[in-house]
Amino acid sequence: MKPDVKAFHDEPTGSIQYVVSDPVSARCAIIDPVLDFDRACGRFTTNNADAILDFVKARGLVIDWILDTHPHADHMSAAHYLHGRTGAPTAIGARVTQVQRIWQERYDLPELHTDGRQWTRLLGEADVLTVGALEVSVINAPGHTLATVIYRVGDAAFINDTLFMPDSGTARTDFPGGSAEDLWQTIGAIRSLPAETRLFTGHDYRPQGRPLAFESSLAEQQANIHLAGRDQQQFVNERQARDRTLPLPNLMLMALQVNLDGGRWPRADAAGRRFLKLPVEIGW
Ligand SMILES: N[C@@H](CCC(=O)N[C@@H](CS)C(=O)NCC(=O)O)C(=O)O
Ligand SMILES: [Fe+2]
Repeated sequence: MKPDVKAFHDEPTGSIQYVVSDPVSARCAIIDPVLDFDRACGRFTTNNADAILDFVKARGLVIDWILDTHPHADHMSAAHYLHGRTGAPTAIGARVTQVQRIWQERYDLPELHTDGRQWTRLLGEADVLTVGALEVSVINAPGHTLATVIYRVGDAAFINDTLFMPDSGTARTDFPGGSAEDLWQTIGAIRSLPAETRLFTGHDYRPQGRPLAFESSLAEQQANIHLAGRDQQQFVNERQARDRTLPLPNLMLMALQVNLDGGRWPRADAAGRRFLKLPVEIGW
């Protein structure tokens, strides 16, 4: 089975969003759609999601699923917006409830439901969804976040923030619930996929300004700059050392509040005002 895969790139966050479709039935799933957020003026817009809807309409596709691979830390998810526009069901890895509990505690978010009710369906290892004649199977893929899942659709695997392109390495593992050891295990699971698998990554930061790239093969990933020649211990040591140098993603403190609520922007108060919380620290 060779599904059609169309990628949409969000330049400000380096995110790749996908429409994966069954060429026979013209049914599709949307993976990791981005909701635009202008941090400086606190404004949500829907340019990315609307571009995806335009594409879906132009191709005459029916959306069967709106899927997130993990609770993103660097951008807002457009899953809820697209659900509202299309009625299509949403899904994410079931372990998102553990991430909800971690951040509810850290941010003091008593109103956040931590049972995953924000999505139509919560997915676990080996669950299978259907998109026309295609089967979407779920692989638990912790490491970058503990709730990360990989979606396999025919010969395509949406590996999101596990491996980036070979010249960009691997995803960070320093967010709460992340683990370099888990990421190594997940990379092992990716390495055991069939050799012909098309790997679609979740970000491309275009090192040295090279053209956008998002698809790789297992053979190409042997040269991944964080993996080549490393054993588990070397990988874990290097990953953790690099993680200690990385600043928080620009949108992280705001994105998690939206994404752990299924991509809902903050509710309006009686006066129609909406707020996100900004945790601060005092440091000298
Ligand atoms: N500069 C970006 C960094 C985003 C970031 O940390 N991305 C995560 C994935 S959500 C990652 O794994 N980055 C790997 C790296 O920067 O080495 C931003 O502020 O949004
Ligand atoms: Fe991520």
